[in-house]
Amino acid sequence: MTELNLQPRQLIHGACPHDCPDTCGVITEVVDGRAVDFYADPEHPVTQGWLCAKVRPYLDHVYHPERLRYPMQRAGGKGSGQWRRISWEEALQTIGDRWQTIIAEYGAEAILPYSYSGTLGLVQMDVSSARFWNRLGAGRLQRSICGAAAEQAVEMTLGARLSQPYEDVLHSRLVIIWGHNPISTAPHFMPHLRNAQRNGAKLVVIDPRRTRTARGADWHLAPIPGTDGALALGMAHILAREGWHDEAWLRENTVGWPQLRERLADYPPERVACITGLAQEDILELAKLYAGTRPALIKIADGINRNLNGGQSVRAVCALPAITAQYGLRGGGLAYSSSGYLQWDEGAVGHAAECPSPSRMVNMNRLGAALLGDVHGAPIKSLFVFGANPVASAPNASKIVEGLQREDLFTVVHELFLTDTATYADIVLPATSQLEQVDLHKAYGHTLITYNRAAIPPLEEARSNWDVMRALAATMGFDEPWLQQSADEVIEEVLAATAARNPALCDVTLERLRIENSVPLSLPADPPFAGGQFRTPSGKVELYCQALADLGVDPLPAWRDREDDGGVSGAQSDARFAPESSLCLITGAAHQFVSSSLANQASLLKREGEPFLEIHPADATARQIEDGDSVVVENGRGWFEVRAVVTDGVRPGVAVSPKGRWPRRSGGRNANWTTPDALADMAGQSTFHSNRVWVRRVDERSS
Ligand SMILES: Nc1nc2c(c(=O)[nH]1)N[C@H]1C(S)=C(S)[C@@H](COP(=O)(O)OP(=O)(O)OC[C@H]3O[C@@H](n4cnc5c(=O)[nH]c(N)nc54)[C@H](O)[C@@H]3O)O[C@H]1N2
Ligand SMILES: Nc1nc2c(c(=O)[nH]1)N[C@H]1C(S)=C(S)[C@@H](COP(=O)(O)OP(=O)(O)OC[C@H]3O[C@@H](n4cnc5c(=O)[nH]c(N)nc54)[C@H](O)[C@@H]3O)O[C@H]1N2
Ligand code: SF4
Ligand SMILES: [Mo]
Repeated sequence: MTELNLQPRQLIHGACPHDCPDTCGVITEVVDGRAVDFYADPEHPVTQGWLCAKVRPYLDHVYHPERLRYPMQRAGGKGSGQWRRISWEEALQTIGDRWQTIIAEYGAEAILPYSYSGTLGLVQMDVSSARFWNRLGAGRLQRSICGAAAEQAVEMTLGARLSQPYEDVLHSRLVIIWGHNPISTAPHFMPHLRNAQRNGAKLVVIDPRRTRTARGADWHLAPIPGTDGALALGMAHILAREGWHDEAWLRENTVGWPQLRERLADYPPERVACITGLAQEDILELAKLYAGTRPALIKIADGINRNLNGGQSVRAVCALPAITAQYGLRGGGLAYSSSGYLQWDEGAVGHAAECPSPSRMVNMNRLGAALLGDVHGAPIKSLFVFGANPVASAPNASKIVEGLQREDLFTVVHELFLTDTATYADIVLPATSQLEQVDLHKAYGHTLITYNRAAIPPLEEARSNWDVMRALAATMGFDEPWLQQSADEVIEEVLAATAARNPALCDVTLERLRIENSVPLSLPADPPFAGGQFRTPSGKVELYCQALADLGVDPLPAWRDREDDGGVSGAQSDARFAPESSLCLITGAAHQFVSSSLANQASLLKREGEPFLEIHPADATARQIEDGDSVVVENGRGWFEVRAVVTDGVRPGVAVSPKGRWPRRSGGRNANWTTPDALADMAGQSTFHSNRVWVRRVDERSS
């Protein structure tokens, strides 16, 4: 018997909230308040009708049996896993009372909100991490875990983060993808890249690992991690030596070429070959190819910036298109991020001018140390985590866990799932998924603004970030109207304030977004930096950058040998940690997860397989490790256990284990038990890839 379906079927448009440059347009099919199908918006110009494999099964995420459904309070020791259900009223009252006590004794700076990229929306990320916390006068978080050094390097050199549309790669004759793995991390760039390759463009990938992206390249170069700055300066040395640079363009459009040129004397190919572990002939060949093939596009993301010398490495790479006069050329120049076309009006986002003066800043990469007392000012007495999973995703996790176990720390975690971070909370609050909340999304890979409607009602008692901020504001007795706006009112306010000073947004209104779902910014059709328009103080490419000098940073691109010590400096006598037997561990993106988000989803876990460590056959043999062995990866900071994959897809001396694993699904730890919480050369950047480790078989007794 066929059933006649008379239920109204609704199609609700939205945006993928994940930390991914593509920010896809999505459609949810809803019947009777339940989402029954989820797919790509066929009309979204970037999404083009398909979603990545991670997000296709999104309804499994939304209706995951382990979704948190109501607030809970700890009913045993910290991390004991014992909880009792409480009401939202009780949760809010408990938080409010505890905070009042903390504020009376230590001031509001003792309360630290920690949030990052669980969602990238204007309302649920930007506004929710600013307004209420500014009003409270809470400690501020330096948001430097991802790309802070690269952002500063690009902004200081070029004035803004501007990037061409993905499809412009069709004009490139050569594409150098440098420390970036777009097959996994920017999938909608790939069809355009493949079209360019079919048109004859050459593809070079520079990555210590033979990534999925590298496998499709004409040429894969695998330098030693953290040596990209030297490689770029070595290329520049050759360009200048051979006269392959454009002196006239440099004179007209840059500051500091004479000084940089002088410095390039320090980077002859012989020396650069030693530093990078690449053959001299390869470095010469790369420089020749780059000089001789126009337009050439260098595409970077944040891989090379998560190193101790990451900021300067990005500065050095940014110099190459200037030396060859390729900024402003369609199909040439640098592709990093499109974020600079639209920055939300800070005043409207945070209302800081109507709040107490800004309180102290805590670098998110130093969370563990900060919880253990390494902070200026008051100790951290309360931590409020939302849209982030620091135990899984922040560096030096064992310190974070130690900090979270402090009896006198009051921790609240607002989450969709009981993550490893939530496990240590005093109070856990249930969060809505993207299908249950309203938001507005800009992107860092393109220039479309996409509106996200709530497709279904919140699951049980889940609340959105912004709804929690509004409730916390009421609990704390704050009655400013901008702490009580609806999500749509927030969007309208921020759009209007931003449009008043950014003409690219002049035609974008909430009304229009509601009709068209996504709207492009009004931008000139020219490539970024066309006509030599750079938004630096000098109006030119700042090869020499006074603003950096003022910050105490080397004003010229440089390569400095800054190595991690594996956290063993105090333990030199320990024979396990001999420097000559260490490996450099890099922990980039997993193909099937977004950081630790989605890494609890059965179908994706199955595709990604067990946690693994790629290790070169020579390094494996030296340690009597065979493919499939369980191995311990350790250093002075901690250890984790994984399965060895012996492969020549990593260079000798380098090991790879992708980020994102949930510790409690992987034997209690993940790669971040070893990663350093040292800061890079710029902007307080994380240094995940400057990570010295030692690897041994599990069954081998440590001496
Ligand atoms: N599938 C998936 N997509 C994601 C994410 C994810 O976790 N999974 N994360 C999202 C986020 S938060 C971000 S910031 C972006 C990141 O996007 P990407 O930067 O593209 O991703 P990563 O894998 O972090 O780093 C890129 C590459 O840098 C390489 N690398 C590491 N150290 C060095 C080095 O010293 N030199 C060179 N040349 N290469 C190096 C790594 O091997 C890696 O292949 O992706 C986003 N998209
Ligand atoms: N070893 C290593 N570690 C890394 C990196 C690396 O390269 N190597 N890369 C780093 C990078 S680039 C980044 S950006 C960081 C990312 O680190 P995080 O920002 O901490 O990202 P996730 O680990 O994905 O955790 C996001 C959490 O937010 C939750 N969430 C999602 N939506 C919402 C919401 O609307 N409300 C609330 N309250 N919660 C929500 C999700 O369930 C998830 O648990 O990881 C870093 N970690
Ligand atoms: S993670 Fe990226 S590619 Fe996948 S659906 Fe979201 S925005 Fe699109
Ligand atoms: Mo990131």
